Formats: sequence, C-alpha cells, structure tokens
Amino acid sequence: MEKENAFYAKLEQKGVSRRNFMRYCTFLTATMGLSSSFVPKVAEVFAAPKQRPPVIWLHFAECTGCSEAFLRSEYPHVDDLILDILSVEYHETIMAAAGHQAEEQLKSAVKQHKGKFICIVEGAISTKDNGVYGMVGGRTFLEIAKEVCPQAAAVISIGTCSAYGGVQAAKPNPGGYKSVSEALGIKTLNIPGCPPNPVNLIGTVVNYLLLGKLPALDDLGRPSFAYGKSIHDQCPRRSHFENDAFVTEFGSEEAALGYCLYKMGCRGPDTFNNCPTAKFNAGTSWPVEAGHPCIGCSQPNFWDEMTPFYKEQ
Ligand code: FSX
Ligand code: SF4
Ligand code: F3S
Repeated sequence: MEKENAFYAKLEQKGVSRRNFMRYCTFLTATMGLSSSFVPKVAEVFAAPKQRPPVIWLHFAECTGCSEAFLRSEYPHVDDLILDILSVEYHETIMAAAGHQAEEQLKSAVKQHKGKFICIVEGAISTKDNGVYGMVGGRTFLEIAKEVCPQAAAVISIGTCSAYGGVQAAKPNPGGYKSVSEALGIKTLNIPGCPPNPVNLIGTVVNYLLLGKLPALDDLGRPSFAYGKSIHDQCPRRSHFENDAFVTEFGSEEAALGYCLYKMGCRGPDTFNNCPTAKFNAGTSWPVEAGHPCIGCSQPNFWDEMTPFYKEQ
C-alpha cells in the first residue's frame, strides 16, 4: 500500500491524476484484449511492481523513431515506466555513459543478467561481407547481436526494421540487411510499425509481468492482440461506403467512397495493426484519421511491395 501511495503521489507531482492513470490502464487493458476485470491488476503492475525485469536495448540500423515514439508515450511518464516496471541496463539513447564506458556497461549487464534479461532490438542487421556495413564501437551489429541475443530470456524486435529489415533491406539492399530473426536464425517477438505504437510494447511487457508469459503470437511473431485485424477492418472511413445511411448522406456510393482513401493508395486492406483503435499521441489521431493513406508501414517488405505510395494498387 505504501508503495502504491508513493507511486500515485509521484504521478500527481507530474500532473497525472489517479483518474487519468486509471483511464490509461483501462485503455491498455482493452488494447491487450483482456476483460475490464483486469484493470486493477494492470494498475498494480505499475503501482506496486513485484519484479523489474532487466532490459538491454540494442540499436542497429534504424532512425531511432521507435525509441522516440516510446519516449513520448503519454502515460505513465516514461521515467516512471522505466524506473518502476523495467530495469533498463543499457539503452544508447537515454543512458548517461558514452564511448568505452558504454561498451563496458553492455558487457557487464549481459554477464550479470545472463538468461534473465529481455533484449529489445531496434534496427536491422547487415549480413553481407560479415556485416561490415553496420558497426558500433568498432564491432559489427552482427557480432554484437550474435553475442547478446542468445543470452537473453526473450528477444523483442521493436519496429519494422528489426522485425522485417525495413528500409535498410529495401531493394537493392547493398548491405545485405536482414531482420534480427533472419540474421541470427532465432525466433523473435515482433512489434512492427515504422514507428510502432508504444502501447503495443507496453502491452507486451505488462502481459509478461501480469500473466508470467509473453502474449499469443501469430505466424509472423506478432502479438495477436495488436496485429490480429487489418487497418481496413477497423477503419472508421470504411463505414462511409458500406453503410447505406452514409451513402444516402453523401448522395451516391461513389461520393461516399471518395471519403475513403483507397484511391489515394491506402494500403489499409493489406496491413495489420491496431492504429485505428490505439491511435498515436495519447489517442489524438492516426494516419488515416489525419487524412493520410496508410502506407503499410507494419508489413514485411513494405518499401518494395507497397510502393509507389499514393497510387491505387
Ligand atoms: Fe525502423 Fe526504428 Fe522506422 Fe525508424 O528505430 S521502424 S526506420 S521509425 O526508428 O527502426
Ligand atoms: Fe480501408 Fe484505407 Fe479506406 Fe480506411 S481509408 S476504409 S483503411 S482503404
Ligand atoms: Fe503505419 Fe498504416 Fe498505421 S502507415 S502507422 S500501419 S495506419
């Protein structure tokens, strides 16, 4: 109880009321596909954590948009999230250490938490010519990943680059870039999206802390709670041409269809993610709601297969 009170006092100090925090937990619980009876338990994971799994977060070839999206998650403030439910041992973007000191930190964290840490990987890995086209601190991404990932309890590939290769693996792919799973020949839990929605990573971690296991995955290694439906199946614009009332309102089926972005090249029918319900920026909006067609950023090979963007396929 004391722990919980301290947590809520800390949130209040940051301007997050208990009511807003509970609203966030309700949203997170629904996103995870759990019934509302789990809301208090989800809140407890944050307010009175029983364990803080060590996390080692690696950066390879990417734009850091995945970390940026995560660091901008609205509730709870990321420092609470990181400090209270995870023990982040290594993360190049937010750690104080740099240079050799950072290299040392990685080595000692892996040694200390061998077999117990969650390895979150951002970015793709160069495999051509022994991976020489992508290096950190004089070592190739491939070498670092081969050393660190097999020692983790679980490897989470965050972002389309890490999950499927992303822009680095787009044709002609001169560096022989591959996803973490392909480059190492291991199974990873994939949270694609360029960038992915932070709530899908948080939902995955909370699922692990709450139920003691990772969430159910589909055949592309994605948590089904987030990637089980296509964008199109959940899109509010869809109703405009499928709903007779809207067709009447717009005057004709064609006019109602104009409200849908399919003719602007929307790839929503071929893309699986929960953007229409999870949204971005604290639930403000998502691409199609903002008037931009979905470009398929959560799908494997989207740079090759979904392009040219803005053209009906
Ligand atoms: Fe890739 Fe993440 Fe796209 Fe960027 O680091 S999924 S390029 S948003 O940032 O890996
Ligand atoms: Fe489907 Fe895109 Fe049209 Fe929405 S805007 S209904 S996702 S094609
Ligand atoms: Fe990406 Fe399409 Fe969602 S472009 S962010 S999967 S709407």
